[in-house]
Amino acid sequence: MSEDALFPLTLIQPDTHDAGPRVIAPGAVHVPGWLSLEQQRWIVQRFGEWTHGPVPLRAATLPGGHRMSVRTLCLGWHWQPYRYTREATDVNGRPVLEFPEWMVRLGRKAVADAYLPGPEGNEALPELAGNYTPDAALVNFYDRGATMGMHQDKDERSNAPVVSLSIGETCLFRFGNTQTRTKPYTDVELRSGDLFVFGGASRFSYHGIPKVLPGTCPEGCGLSHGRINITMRVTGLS
Ligand code: MD3
Ligand code: FE
Repeated sequence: MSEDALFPLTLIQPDTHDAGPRVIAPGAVHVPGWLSLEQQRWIVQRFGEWTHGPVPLRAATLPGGHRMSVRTLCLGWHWQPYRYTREATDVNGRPVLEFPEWMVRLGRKAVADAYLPGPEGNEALPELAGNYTPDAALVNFYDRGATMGMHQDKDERSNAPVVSLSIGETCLFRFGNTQTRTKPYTDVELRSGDLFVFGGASRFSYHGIPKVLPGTCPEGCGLSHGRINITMRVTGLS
């Protein structure tokens, strides 16, 4: 049966969040609903623990003096604009929390689940999955009104994929190109539990979060409001 017959007049669209992995661009794979609600709640509990320090959640100040609206905490390596350090020298000088072993395993599973089905454009990537060893995570918290401007992640000395997990309110994620921070780009809704992996030709693409949709936390995700995004990275540092 054709799509048209199933979705007459396109008044009813198939919800892309009900399907499996979706390749947005070569190396960029969106896996809706990857984390169960139980896993989401468990991660939110860990998040609560991480906020107790030694380094608090903080809004980073960019070199021009602009303070980000997103607040961030780090695991493994501390990120500050625009480098990684072992101590939070731009916050309170304390050492960063260690990168948890469970997150290495989760990152490996994420890369495998996104790439191993072999979606087009990912032919060279499957051998990555088993060896993927992230050593830094940025944990972003989007409170009411927080956004993230279009940027590239290029402080890492590695082209290994970035693994992104979303929990809490739905956001609009803007995935751009590697050349400019402007069009062309693709807008994708990221919901609680979604996985996104950015590797290969997409690793150095511009991207941002133009908005978070208030009041969209699903029941049982562990958050009453706001959005958590975890991005795992391989820094290539020692
Ligand atoms: C594409 N975080 O922490 S996750 C970031 O939702 C960041 O908090 C956003 O951008 C957030 O740097 C977006 C999606 C994402 C993360 C890293 C990428 C997309 C990426 C790295 C390369 C290409
Ligand atoms: Fe980023």
